[in-house]
Amino acid sequence: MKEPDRTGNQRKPMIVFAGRSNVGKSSTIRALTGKKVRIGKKPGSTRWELMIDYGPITIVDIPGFGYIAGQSKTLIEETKKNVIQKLEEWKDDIILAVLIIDISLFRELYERWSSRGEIPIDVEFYSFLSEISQNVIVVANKSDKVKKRTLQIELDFLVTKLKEASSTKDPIVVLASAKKKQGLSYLASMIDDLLVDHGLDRPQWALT
Ligand SMILES: Nc1nc2c(ncn2[C@@H]2O[C@H](COP(=O)(O)OP(=O)(O)OP(=O)(O)O)[C@@H](O)[C@H]2O)c(=O)[nH]1
Ligand SMILES: [Mg+2]
Repeated sequence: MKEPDRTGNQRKPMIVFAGRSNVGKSSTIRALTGKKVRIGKKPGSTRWELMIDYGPITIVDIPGFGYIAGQSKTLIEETKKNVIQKLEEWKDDIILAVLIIDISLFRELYERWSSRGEIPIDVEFYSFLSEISQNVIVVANKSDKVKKRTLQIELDFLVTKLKEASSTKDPIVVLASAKKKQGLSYLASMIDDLLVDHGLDRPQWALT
């Protein structure tokens, strides 16, 4: 049993949704839960973490990190630091970390960062999440923006790079489009299996 929090409530296990700005974290949560979480065309729509009480679990929508239009470098760094600090604080309650990646941009960003000698932020975050959480699922979102014939190549590229980043476990990657509501029932069923393994009930997902 978990320690009660300051209000005396037992804390529910958390599922956190993390990822760069604008990749579709809030859209995925909205599609799964039907909750009207804020989504936006511009990066930086989610400014603070949002806790959603959802049956047996708490779902956490986390602000995106990385480039945010109109924000200073200092503020962008602050947001990233803040996200990392919060995730470390919640570590013991996190049952699953869902890392959302924009599959239509991943390779381009990966190559740009690598050519500068930097670790691509998606990959850096995958390693970090793998350290703080036993379970990590990567959602390759915005698959509707990738041409059908190149989708497998992009997906293989992502899996290879994730494997290099954290070689202890094979990465679990779900191809999805939050916009078209594709791939999300598979994500929901993986979450259900995990919850059942932990002796928890299945939540009622909003998917039809
Ligand atoms: N084409 C396409 N667009 C998507 C998809 N998922 C989300 N979007 C769009 O991407 C934009 C950002 O979506 P959000 O859900 O707000 O993204 P977020 O990751 O929560 O962004 P921040 O809170 O700013 O970090 C919105 O315009 C969405 O409609 C998808 O699967 N395909
Ligand atoms: Mg958001």
